[in-house]
Amino acid sequence: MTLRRSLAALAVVLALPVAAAAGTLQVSVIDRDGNPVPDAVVVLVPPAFGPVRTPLPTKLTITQEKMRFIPAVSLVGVGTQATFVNNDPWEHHVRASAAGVQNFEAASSGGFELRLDGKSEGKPGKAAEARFDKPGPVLLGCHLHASMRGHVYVSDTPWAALTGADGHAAFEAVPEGPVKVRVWQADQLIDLPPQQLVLGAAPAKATMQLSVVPRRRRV
Ligand SMILES: [Cu+2]
Repeated sequence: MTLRRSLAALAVVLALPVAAAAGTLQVSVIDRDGNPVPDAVVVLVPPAFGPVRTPLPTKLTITQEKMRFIPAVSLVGVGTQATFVNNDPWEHHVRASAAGVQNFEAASSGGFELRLDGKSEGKPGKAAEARFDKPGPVLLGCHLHASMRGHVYVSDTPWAALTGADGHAAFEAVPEGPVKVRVWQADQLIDLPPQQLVLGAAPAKATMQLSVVPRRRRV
């Protein structure tokens, strides 16, 4: 290819319409004291986004290890098939119910219970399957160990992300236009009002502040 032809090709690329351009949105979640909040779910509610984003996972493994659910918080799509694996040498009686005041009524209808015998030495942990069919946050607990707590957030939109240790969740290729940002966090029992933004092609940032300080996770 000659230089002239290369330049011509480049010019064509640069002349592509920018109407389809999409921006990056970084959402920071902070607590009442201004500290970053990990494991918060940020959901974008766009008026008419197509399912252009990579879908959320629909397979999930949650292990019970040293009296904890690992991972403590998961973000998955509706219909997720989950495998619970007990790696502790003692029994766990896992229960799942819709979490939060909003879903209080649904709690009686949804949810499940799983008995998982303790793991025998030298053998794989006992496993049981469950499905997450209803959108919304699900609380995991154990009938035998009151300190065990975990959450699965079942999202009906792929426009959802978990915040990392820095409290940030990033979205790529968000279509331009108005968008509502919602946040869910296990200890935020009162729904925060969504934040309304209008996105352009330029990268955008938003901060959502909880009205609580989430309790620290046991390490
Ligand atoms: Cu247990």
